[in-house]
Amino acid sequence: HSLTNRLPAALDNGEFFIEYQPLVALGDGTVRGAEALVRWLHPVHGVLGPDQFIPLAEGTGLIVPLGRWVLEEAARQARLWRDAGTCREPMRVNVNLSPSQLRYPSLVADTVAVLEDAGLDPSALCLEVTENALIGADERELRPLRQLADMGVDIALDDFGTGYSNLSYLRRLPVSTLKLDRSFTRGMQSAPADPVDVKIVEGIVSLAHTLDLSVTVEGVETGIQAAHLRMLGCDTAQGWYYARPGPPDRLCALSLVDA
Ligand code: G
Ligand code: G
Ligand code: MN
Ligand code: NA
Repeated sequence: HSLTNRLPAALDNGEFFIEYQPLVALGDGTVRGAEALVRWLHPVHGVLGPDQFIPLAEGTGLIVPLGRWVLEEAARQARLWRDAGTCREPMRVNVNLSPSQLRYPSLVADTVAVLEDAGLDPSALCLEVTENALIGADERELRPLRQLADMGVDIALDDFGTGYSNLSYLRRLPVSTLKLDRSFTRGMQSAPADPVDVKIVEGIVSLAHTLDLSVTVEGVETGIQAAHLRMLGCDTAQGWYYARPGPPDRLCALSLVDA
């Protein structure tokens, strides 16, 4: 695959860049942070999304240096936002971790080093791990995540609800946030809301709060949807209704408006 072959040079040449999508507190509408979403400005094909190259990077192991670059860059950006007073504290940056990164022996040490270099508190970082990456993980495999969680890094379960998991496993995971997959919130885009979707979200929120987990909803595209989700007790939202992923300076403009 020609894209695969070009990945290492692309990393060396600085062809990757990050867009940030704000995370908004449903309670008061303030920006609380942003998710870092990597893109590749390919010299021939133009901007490529992560779905087009993350699986290739995962397959070749390049995901480890690429993922570390994303983490470094996002941490540096979070420090700039903090210094500029961009968001109300506590402000966070969310970074996606792929399964190979989870298994990489120096994940904890690398993450600690990145946070120290950026002068960032661990609580300013949220690592997103997909439900499918954790299904079946035993205690030994979970240890690095648990160490990071114990240091104060927030761990979020991404695409929650799309894996075939036993819900009782939630109690064993070192996670503090559930990111509810957007398939559950699609039925609330317009009024009246889909009553089954409402019941499902209600149930998940109740379970999450019982376990002291915070709930973030993805794919919020309309104000009606945001209102439903706020009423259902969801804590944080992300989606086109608030903002599409964009350059880091856009986040500053957004949070100045809402403050
Ligand atoms: O907005 P978007 O098309 O960028 O995101 C598509 C998918 O790519 C999402 O599921 C997201 O989790 C994943 N993704 C985005 N950035 C990264 C990254 O830096 N690392 C990994 N592993 N996945 C990412
Ligand atoms: O990590 P994750 O799969 O959650 O990444 C978020 C993905 O969802 C990205 O591809 C992002 O561009 C996309 N996205 C973000 N907000 C919305 C939205 O409101 N609607 C839809 N359809 N997609 C969204
Ligand atoms: Mn994500
Ligand atoms: Na997701």
